Amino acid sequence: MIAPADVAFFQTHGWFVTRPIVPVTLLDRAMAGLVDHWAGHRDWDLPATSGYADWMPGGAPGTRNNEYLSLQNSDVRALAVFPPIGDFAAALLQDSFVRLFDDQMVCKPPVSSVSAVGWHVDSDYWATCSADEMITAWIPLDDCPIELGPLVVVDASHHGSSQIQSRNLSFHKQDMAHATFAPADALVPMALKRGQVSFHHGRAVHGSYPNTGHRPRVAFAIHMQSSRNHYRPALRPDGTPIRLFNDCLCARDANGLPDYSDNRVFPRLGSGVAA
Ligand SMILES: O=C(O)CCC(=O)C(=O)O
Ligand SMILES: [Fe+2]
Repeated sequence: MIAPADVAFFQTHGWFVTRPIVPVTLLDRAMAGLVDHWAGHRDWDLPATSGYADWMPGGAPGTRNNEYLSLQNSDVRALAVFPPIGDFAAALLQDSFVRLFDDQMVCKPPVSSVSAVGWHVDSDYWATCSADEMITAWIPLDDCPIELGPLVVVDASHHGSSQIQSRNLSFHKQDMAHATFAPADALVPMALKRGQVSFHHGRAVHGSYPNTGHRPRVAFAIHMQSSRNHYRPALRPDGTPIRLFNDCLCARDANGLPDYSDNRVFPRLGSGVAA
């Protein structure tokens, strides 16, 4: 399904775009799931009502973010576990399989000047992960031309992003001008057609510009961990322990530490794996 040249491309550039691989029915179903979620419907409840992003009607204008929907909504889950996505991710990481780690549905309302997603590195949010090999699939639910504010990845930035002062980067910043770490020709917009998927390496710098178009831009990001990833304790600069929301979702291992291989929360993704 994936050629060695594609894997080499990903290793060099830190991103990869597929041909259309996701059926329209699955994309529509995920959109319906999001609308149901905003209407208050839950197929499954999370063990806490805070500690993760969960935009609801009446929330802040601009970028809307709903995390862990695959653990709350069966229609969104169907997209998260669509086997070719996990297969591509494992192939790009040269791994035998990947597991889910987190997911987020990111919606930008039409013509919204405050709908950027600031430059960031996904792995900077996952200090408790032992592996550098994390990968994200980014899937717009509809055609996503440039005016809708598609994901923009800084080419080859996964090689050097640990040199960037990560405290200057944040998903929540609206100021996109400060891409001082990247020449303009290194910014690669993922303007995709419906059904296409883009992948980016967990250490790739990326963000997205505001939606200047006249319809919402809705995209689902599936964050996946390498089969070798496990929990490792991590501290903030002030010495306090870092706790991800994931850590309160999953089981504990024999040492009492969060078990990032808990199939209930972090299922294996790809073909040949029960959803
Ligand atoms: O949808 C976006 O603009 C941002 C998504 C993102 O940060 C990601 O896919 O890791
Ligand atoms: Fe991201």
